[in-house]
Amino acid sequence: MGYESIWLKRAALPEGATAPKTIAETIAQELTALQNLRDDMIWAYLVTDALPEEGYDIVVNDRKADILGGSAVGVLYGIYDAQRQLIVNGTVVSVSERPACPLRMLNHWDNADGSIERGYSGRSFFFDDGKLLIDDRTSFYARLCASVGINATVINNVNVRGDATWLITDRYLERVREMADRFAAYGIRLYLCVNYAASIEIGGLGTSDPLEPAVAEFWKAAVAKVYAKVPSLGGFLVKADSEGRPGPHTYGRTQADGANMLARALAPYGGTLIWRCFVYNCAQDWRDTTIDRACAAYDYFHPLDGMFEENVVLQVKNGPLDFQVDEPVSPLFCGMTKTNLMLEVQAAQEYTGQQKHVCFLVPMWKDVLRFRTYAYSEHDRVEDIISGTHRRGACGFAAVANTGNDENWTGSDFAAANWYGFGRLAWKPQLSAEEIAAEWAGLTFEDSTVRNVVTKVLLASYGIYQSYTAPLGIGWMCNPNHHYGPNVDGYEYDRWGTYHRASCKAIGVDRTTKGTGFSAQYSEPLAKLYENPETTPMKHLLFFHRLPYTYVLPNGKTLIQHIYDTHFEGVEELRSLVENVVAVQGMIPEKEYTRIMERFGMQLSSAKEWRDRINTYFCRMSGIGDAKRRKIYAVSEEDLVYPGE
Ligand code: GCV
Repeated sequence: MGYESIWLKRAALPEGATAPKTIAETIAQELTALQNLRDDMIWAYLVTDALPEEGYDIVVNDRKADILGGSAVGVLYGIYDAQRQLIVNGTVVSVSERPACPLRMLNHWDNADGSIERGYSGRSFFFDDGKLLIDDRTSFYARLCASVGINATVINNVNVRGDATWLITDRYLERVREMADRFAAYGIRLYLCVNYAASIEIGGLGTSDPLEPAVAEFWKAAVAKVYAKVPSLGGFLVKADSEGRPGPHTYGRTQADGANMLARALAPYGGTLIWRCFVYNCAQDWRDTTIDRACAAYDYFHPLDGMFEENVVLQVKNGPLDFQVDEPVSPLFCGMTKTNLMLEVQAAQEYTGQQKHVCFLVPMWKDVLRFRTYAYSEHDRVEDIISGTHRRGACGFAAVANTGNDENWTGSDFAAANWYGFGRLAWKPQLSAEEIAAEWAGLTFEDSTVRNVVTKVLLASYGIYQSYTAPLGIGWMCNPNHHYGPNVDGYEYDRWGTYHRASCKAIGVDRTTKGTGFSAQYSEPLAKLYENPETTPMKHLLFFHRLPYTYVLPNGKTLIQHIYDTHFEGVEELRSLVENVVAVQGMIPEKEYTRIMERFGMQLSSAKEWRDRINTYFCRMSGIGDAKRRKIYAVSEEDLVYPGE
């Protein structure tokens, strides 16, 4: 088919295979790929009512393996499992698998003109110049997604503008259906982002007030048309009242009013309405210390808990701000027990090195999934909530995709591990980061030494990235707009609600009840733990507290010394990680190796820039020197003090 299919490249499709039109054709192709991997075994499959729809069992008896699925999709997932086992371990064993999250979804921020918002891997392979692209890559993409259990995708940006507003009209629906059919052959449902103001922009109405009957009628008619052409559509995803996008607040209505109006239009067709909770005031005055963006989503949505239609799912970003390197888990997971929830993470590395830096995000996502909310007497982890343990309606897990039309799909070869890892976690949150990294390395590289090195690199990468960027959960400190590279005050005097408020004595925002009150949005005992710096997890210390540079951390270091140490050590650890990869040069195909090294070069120089800017800023600001006398660009040694010396 002409494209390198990254982690499935060794599961070769039959010679001359064309894009499958039905799931039966996909199964036939993938069975051949399986047979090619192991032709001395008999592979058989069966669909059975005894299993849940997407579940499967692989039953191995000597040289025969039966793949039983609750549906054709279940069988397909079973075949991919067998392929994975063969490629990674060289053998296949019996397994019994059921997906955890009902919705396992990618959100693409692709624009109709072919650009990608926060895209770091080339241009869109769904759109170009106002047109939908449907080609072999569409099916290859679907294959990669299905191979890790992803069952839903949203192909257009949540910021729906211009041509994209027309995706739900005759102008596009024929092509949308073709796209949906391509995906359906891999068990994937297509969703679309819609423009909340479509009733104005394409409907000719003067309003998008959700309580205005003409607006509801507009959507009913639009949805009827969509489903007449694309009956398999999963539903809509909406960003409203957020970062300049229109929404019900314009009319003094609530988020529930807006979501329910759309959900009612979708309900007759079994459609789901996914509504984002990323609602905050993005025109803040930095001088006003009483407003805290972190509080916004909970303030808006918590009072509406239980007021959403059954086919509404609220999509909640993992943290209360915006995909920073490390944020506490959004308190909405504590406070929305009567509403369907979806977790949203960002595989696109907007704030985590933009796919120039290696940053395997699975360890961070695991922390979010394992987080105990204390919202239920049992099964109260985020992974329980998004698996639908407590709800009848849909729940799930979404990732902002990191793909583009680059040859290797994700710009950085290692970034593909985040796409892969997201799918695996949405299927089975209990998998460890180690297992996922080893699986991906095993699928992608042949040599066992290389596999071990790559696994090691992936697992160390997040901690290293964390250590040389903004310290202890405070976030931001990046260049405005494009968000790459350090700029400590880049967002300090801006309108986005993203402040560190460093002075010569202290740093951080007090988000306890003595400050903005954010900590009180959590259930007990969390609220109490976050109230006190001594019981706040160290990685989130500066998210919750304003502390002097001389504050002594649990590791015995002062805050300022910790900043210096982590930043110096982070760069050194990165250097040694790179050396590990250099040591296996020759065992990695040359093209991949060259690409990896180019990215490491960019990462190293950026990491040094981070180290020096952060250290210098805080050294100059605090007037406290580094106890280890490493190179910091303080203006003059005489400006500095060395406490305790
Ligand atoms: C799609 C952040 C990004 C925006 C993005 C937004 C969102 O603010 O910088 O590019 O817009 O999140 O999630 O809606």
